[in-house]
Amino acid sequence: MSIISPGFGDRRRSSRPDLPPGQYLTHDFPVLSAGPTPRIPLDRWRFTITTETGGKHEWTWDEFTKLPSEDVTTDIHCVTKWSKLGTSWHGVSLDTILEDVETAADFTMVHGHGGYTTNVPMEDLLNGQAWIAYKYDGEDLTPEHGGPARMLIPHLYFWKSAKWVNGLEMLTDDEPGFWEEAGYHMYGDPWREQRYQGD
Ligand SMILES: Nc1nc2c(c(=O)[nH]1)N[C@H]1C(S)=C(S)[C@@H](COP(=O)(O)O)O[C@H]1N2
Ligand SMILES: [Mo]
Repeated sequence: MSIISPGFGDRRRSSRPDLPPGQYLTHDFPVLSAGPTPRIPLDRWRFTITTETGGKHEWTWDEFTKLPSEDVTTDIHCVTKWSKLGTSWHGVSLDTILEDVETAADFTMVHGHGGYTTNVPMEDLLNGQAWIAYKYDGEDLTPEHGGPARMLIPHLYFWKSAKWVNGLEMLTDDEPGFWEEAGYHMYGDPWREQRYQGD
């Protein structure tokens, strides 16, 4: 009998096909915030899109939550190596949000309350890949996890999913956001293990 179980010794090779390389499973929901948790009153909440030509689109909370919304069940992967499978969210698809926005930009900067930024290519926001989520597990999204509303872009590392999201800026050229400026990968695909610049 072998005392070495299959796969042991190569921690980068996961034994599960649904777990990206180098990730481990967690069942709780860790909180990762670079600063304090803001409490944003709903009557002051705004979500603003600015296009590369200076066009502006803005939603209040009432307007935003009247948009068609959907349930999303998805796996999430944090660059600090935890993954959580089958998380359930409710929110508005970026396809819906961008429907009437005229833009030719290939890049975007996502903004969160407090100054957090993260860059995401436009094509990664479209075709059912990204949402602004305001419910988690059937309940209002808690402030710790980004409530009232956060970005949800589950096919990229979770730092791309800005909490307390309040804006989306269209950009002609790719620019680094908060973590990207600090050396994290400009794109951040967990399946290609793009954690840091140069990966
Ligand atoms: N505004 C803001 N959004 C953020 C962060 C942050 O510090 N501020 N941290 C990011 C990181 S690194 C991760 S892993 C996830 C964590 O989300 P959670 O706290 O809900 O698990 O939020 C991302 N979005
Ligand atoms: Mo993270």
